[in-house]
Amino acid sequence: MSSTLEKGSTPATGSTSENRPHSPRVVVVGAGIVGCSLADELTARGWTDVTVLEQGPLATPGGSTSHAPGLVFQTSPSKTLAEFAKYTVEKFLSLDVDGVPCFHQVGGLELATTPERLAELHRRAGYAAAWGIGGEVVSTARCKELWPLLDESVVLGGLHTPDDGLARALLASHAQMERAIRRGARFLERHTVTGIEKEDGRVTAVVTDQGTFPADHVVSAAGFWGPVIGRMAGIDVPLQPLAHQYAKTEPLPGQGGATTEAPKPILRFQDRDLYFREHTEEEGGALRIGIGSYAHRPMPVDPFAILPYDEARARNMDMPSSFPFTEEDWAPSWEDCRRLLPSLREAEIEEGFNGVFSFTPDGMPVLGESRQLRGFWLAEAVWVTHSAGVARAVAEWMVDGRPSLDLHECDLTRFEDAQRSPSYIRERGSQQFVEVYDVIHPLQPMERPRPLRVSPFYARQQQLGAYFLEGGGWERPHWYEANAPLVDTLDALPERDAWSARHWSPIAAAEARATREKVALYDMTPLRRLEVSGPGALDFLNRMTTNNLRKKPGSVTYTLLLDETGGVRSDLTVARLAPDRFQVGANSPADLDRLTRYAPDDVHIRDITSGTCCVGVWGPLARDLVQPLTRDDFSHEAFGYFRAKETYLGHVPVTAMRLSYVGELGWELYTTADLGLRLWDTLWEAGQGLGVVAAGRSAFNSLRLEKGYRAWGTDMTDEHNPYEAGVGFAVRTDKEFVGREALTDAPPTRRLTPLLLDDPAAVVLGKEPVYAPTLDSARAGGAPIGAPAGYVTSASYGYTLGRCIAYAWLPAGLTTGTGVHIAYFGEKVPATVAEEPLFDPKMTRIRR
Ligand code: FAD
Ligand code: THG
Repeated sequence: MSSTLEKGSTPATGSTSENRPHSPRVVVVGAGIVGCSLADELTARGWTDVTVLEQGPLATPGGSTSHAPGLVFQTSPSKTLAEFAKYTVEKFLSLDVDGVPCFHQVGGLELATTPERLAELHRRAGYAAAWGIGGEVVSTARCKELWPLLDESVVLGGLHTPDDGLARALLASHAQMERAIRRGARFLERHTVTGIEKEDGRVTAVVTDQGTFPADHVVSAAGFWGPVIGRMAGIDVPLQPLAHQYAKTEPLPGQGGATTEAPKPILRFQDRDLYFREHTEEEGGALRIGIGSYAHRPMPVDPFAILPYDEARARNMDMPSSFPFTEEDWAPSWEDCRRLLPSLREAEIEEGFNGVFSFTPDGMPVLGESRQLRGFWLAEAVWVTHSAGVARAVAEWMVDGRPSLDLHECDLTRFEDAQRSPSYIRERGSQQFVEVYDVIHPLQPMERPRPLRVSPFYARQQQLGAYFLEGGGWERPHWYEANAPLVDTLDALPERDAWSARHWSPIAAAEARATREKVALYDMTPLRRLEVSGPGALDFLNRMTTNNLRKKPGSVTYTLLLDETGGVRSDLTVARLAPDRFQVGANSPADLDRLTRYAPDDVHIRDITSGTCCVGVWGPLARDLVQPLTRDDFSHEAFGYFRAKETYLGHVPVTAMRLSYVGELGWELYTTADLGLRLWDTLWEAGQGLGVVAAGRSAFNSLRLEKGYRAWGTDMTDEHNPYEAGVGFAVRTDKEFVGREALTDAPPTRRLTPLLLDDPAAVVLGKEPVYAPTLDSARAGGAPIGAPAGYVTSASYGYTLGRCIAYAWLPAGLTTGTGVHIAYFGEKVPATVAEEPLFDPKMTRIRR
């Protein structure tokens, strides 16, 4: 399958090369590090008809790459970014231009000057270990050894990552460009792109001041000019360019020359939003320190107002993307620099500039093919650090139809309509700049713009004292202060450490208990809903997903959307509400994208999320609450598990679906947004005698982990097949579906594995490395040793179980009862492989 597939042609089920046009014409806009790397990766895969158009001179094109100091720190909370960075390092290490290497593996050092930062470095060391990057937290003395210029009295410790280093970004661009040219690519300098031509929803050509270039695929690798190219194509490109200060000192007296020690690691001083590297001249060996700062006010730049190359030069600018240095913004940082590196007190800044690069609302790149314009791709908001990894992924996506890495965090479709306004992008992009080095809790939302999207129950949630966090623009209650009195009825909960106590409350435990013992209302409005209708709807959905949907109206089916290699793209619930009308419960916006991409003309797909709402009514008393409100029979016999019914509750028309992500009796109740408040009030009133509570995401996440229900995007992605992810029960190999031929009988080598922490007081939060015994030593009862065996996906305290639950990707052979360790802030927390489901294995609570 190639992405050039037309609407209505379902993706291939197996081998994917048959529809691929031979070496289509690709035009890449921009010869920065991303454009050059992409040309290399495309031509390496046999797509040799590649033209790269660059407005500046190829030697120094004038974008962000031309002045990037090239620090490559690989560690990130995002596994995907870490994978991108690892590949970039590996690739750059193999590149040189006339013997000059493109990468100096000098190592990386992040400093802590506060206890909070030191704890954060332990957490980051955990990410590094989880994603296979070498690194360890080291003492102040070791920091001083690595960076003798440091004033050790301000340093508490550091994270040393020996495989990090310095990329020569321009050189690496040139090396990749030359390789691509040898394989047939063209690079044309001084060609300014002025328009994108299209026909019938596909790109056809790129227009420049030097002529028009026909194209089957166009990739915008224009860096922070992305929004300008996007506008030519009629596409919003959600990035905000911001200027960022970089300065170099004069040569340091008494440093450098013959006395230069081994090159020092790249250095971060995140507590003051600063980073440092050495600049050593080839000859003479004078040593300057380069310093970058994120400490200053955000300086957003309008990409439409950036000067063309020659005009910028004519105005004495070094290049279009480098603005004059603003001394007043630098002054406070310079004090911080001199405090950390006292020898700078005798030096001055020799040169500096305010360089521009891209920031997105969530800090992640923007990649993929536009939904509105086929053949138009974005490879935008990419750091040098991630450039080769991104280029490889985009090339795979274009050539093979899919990348080999999970890219959902980078997919351009991830932004909802409400997250694409220029003001949202500017505000969030600027905030990303401010927060770039902040210690951010995984649950911590941005403060503005909020509230953006609210459910119809918002007013009631506020009255109940909801503690809101944000997701996808939605305000989501995590618990309700109104339930605080219930905490007194619980046994005392274990004390939490400061980090896991953030965005958490013991009230969640009380809400979980109320759900298991009585009944609770959950706002499920943000759950994505699609209506799929039309004569071809059944055949289409049945071919796109793994389970059998050929059931009577009124059925609900849990089913999987796979890619052609058998990877889990999503897990869905499909309710057949009428012969030709289905309601699909989905996950990411990419689900809508994938379905609409392949839907034939007689299938109509509509995202109905915003116009509707949903309450989950769950708990042993759910039937007592709902039955009196309707004339329909809600008994187990008349309204079975995984069945749907359209009915009325009081005055409110609802679609009721009998399923529960929290593993209790009950229904998801859907209605239109206008009736949402009335629905909530009706249920609330009916539940008063039953002890009904409103319950939030915190309890929800705990209950779903007790039940072992996977969260797509966290526990499983398209990097995993259904069997290793533990959702093979939803696959019917006796029917045709996308991805079927790729599924084999071979036993999985890894498995999403449930763990229970041994100490009832211990907690972990997710993304921690897991250390397991080797299989041999497990059999011999040996102790866990060596490198991590895997990493935690989701974790939550299981309030019913009285233990913290962690799901982890681990080797398949670990049997129930095997002891493992999870590293949490540098401490090794013992846990044990458990048998799932951890709660109610006989389903007695749901099926009754
Ligand atoms: P660019 O290098 O900007 O390339 C885009 C190209 O598109 C440009 O050459 C431009 O001329 C061309 N173009 C645009 N519009 C048109 C048009 N209409 N027609 C033809 N051509 C066009 N990243 C790191 O990983 N580590 C760091 O230490 C680091 N430090 C940085 C320090 C500073 C001061 C700055 C500014 C950035 C830094 N970055 C760093 C970020 C990094 O430089 C960028 O993210 C990266 O270089 C972007 O590469 P790119 O290829 O996407 O964009
Ligand atoms: N509700 C609805 N749609 C959804 C979700 C939801 N779609 C996306 C996501 N959540 C899908 N995830 C799940 C996970 C598990 C179950 C339902 C949706 C579930 N599983 C049962 C089990 O595994 O035992 C039943 C499976 C079966 O009988 O086939 O209930 O929350 N509407």
